[in-house]
Amino acid sequence: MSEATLSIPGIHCEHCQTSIEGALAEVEGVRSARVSVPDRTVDVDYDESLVDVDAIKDTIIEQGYDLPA
Ligand SMILES: [Cu+2]
Repeated sequence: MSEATLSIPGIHCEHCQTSIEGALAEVEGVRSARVSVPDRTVDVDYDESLVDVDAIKDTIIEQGYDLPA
């Protein structure tokens, strides 16, 4: 199991939290995703044999958020 913390500057409210956590919950291999609205971050636990960070980032981008390079 791997863990990643990603910075998502566009997070600003509980709606963002719900959409990001919900989208990541649908991704095979993602075990848990926890958004912190005050920190504008998401902590993701995932199985690296099923999914990688790039796929996790793509899922967040598909929800309409930009990620810092
Ligand atoms: Cu929001």
